[in-house]
Amino acid sequence: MTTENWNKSIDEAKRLHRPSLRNWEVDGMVEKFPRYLESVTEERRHYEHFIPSDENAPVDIPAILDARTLTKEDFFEHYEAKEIPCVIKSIPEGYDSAEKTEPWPAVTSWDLEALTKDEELRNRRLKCGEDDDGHKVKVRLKYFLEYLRNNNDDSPLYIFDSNFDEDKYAKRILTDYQVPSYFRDDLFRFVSESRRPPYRWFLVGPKRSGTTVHIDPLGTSAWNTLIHGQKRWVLFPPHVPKRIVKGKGLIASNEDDEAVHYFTFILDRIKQKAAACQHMDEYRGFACYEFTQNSGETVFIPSGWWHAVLNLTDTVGVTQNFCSPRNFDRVWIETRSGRKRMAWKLLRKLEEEYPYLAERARAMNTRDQFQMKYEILANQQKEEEHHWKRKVQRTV
Ligand SMILES: O=C(O)CCC(=O)C(=O)O
Ligand SMILES: [Fe+2]
Repeated sequence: MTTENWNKSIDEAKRLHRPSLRNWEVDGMVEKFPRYLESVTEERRHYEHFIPSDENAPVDIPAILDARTLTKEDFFEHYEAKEIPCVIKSIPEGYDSAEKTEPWPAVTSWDLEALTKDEELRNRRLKCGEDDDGHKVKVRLKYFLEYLRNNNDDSPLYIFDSNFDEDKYAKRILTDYQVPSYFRDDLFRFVSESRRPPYRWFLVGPKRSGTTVHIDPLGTSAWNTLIHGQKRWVLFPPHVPKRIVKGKGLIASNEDDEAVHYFTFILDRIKQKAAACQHMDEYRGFACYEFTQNSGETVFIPSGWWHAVLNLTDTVGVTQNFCSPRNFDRVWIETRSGRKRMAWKLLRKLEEEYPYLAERARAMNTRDQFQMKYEILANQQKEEEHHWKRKVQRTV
């Protein structure tokens, strides 16, 4: 492939994604990264926790599980319902809820070499950024893979595509993996594909790319399966304040705050500050959990947990967000005010399909004196119809 082709489309994507960043190599992260990599690759740091003062905080997070023996009932009861982050092994090899099925085609087809030659995927344009107006920035997979192999960027572009299912060829990706049974009971399936928020992403990340610290939207939980490479994760429990996990006041104005900077510099400062300030109110119950996810492993992130991710190597994976009967309460509270129309549609569907959840949603609304806009409208409509009927009756 000629260098010009991929370089041109990548340069354009970079310009649109971060217009003010002229030099993507300015921090020299290529030289600094190996030292970080070496330090976290030490065996004792594979799973580590940092808990300055809370004696009650659990230390065995994430829970390490294996789909060869884990039933979905066990997962629901002992982990999901308790909002415990997990690493589940063996899913892509074809294990699910203690049964053996077929391995995912992704295990072979998402190999970087295989993707480079993949006639259905190599020419697809996948999302690797967003411009200032919120428009998607896309590049052809074959150009992105060339970039992935040949860049020295501090924090490279990262393919994060949720629209592959709308593309005639790229929707093949849907047949490369299977939603594990632990996560299949997704209540958002009751709202139309066009109304529900984006919920599944195909991920191709060059080393040093990553995702900055956040909580997933609408109170959803997520699963994230890595097919190739290694990712470093950090998790903070839901009660840790935003300004603390974001490192507010700990980042100099001339410093970048991408995932690679967060993991290599900022996180240590956050931990030091948490140790120094452990007796202050806002640091009460501070805890953070870091670990490395290997290929073949699925991370479960419960509703409300803060997380950030750094690709330690080039990676390929998939992630989905979901609403289940176990995280329903958190999702309902966010959805009823954040996505009013969708919440109303969902409630109507739940009345038919999961009456006990509809009941729970209504009870939460009553408890919080929450009036649903569409319910008010629907009631008004009912009342009007009622008046009409009476009028019609009177006039005949
Ligand atoms: O694998 C990653 O980069 C993390 C993805 C993530 O947290 C998300 O999509 O919300
Ligand atoms: Fe996330």
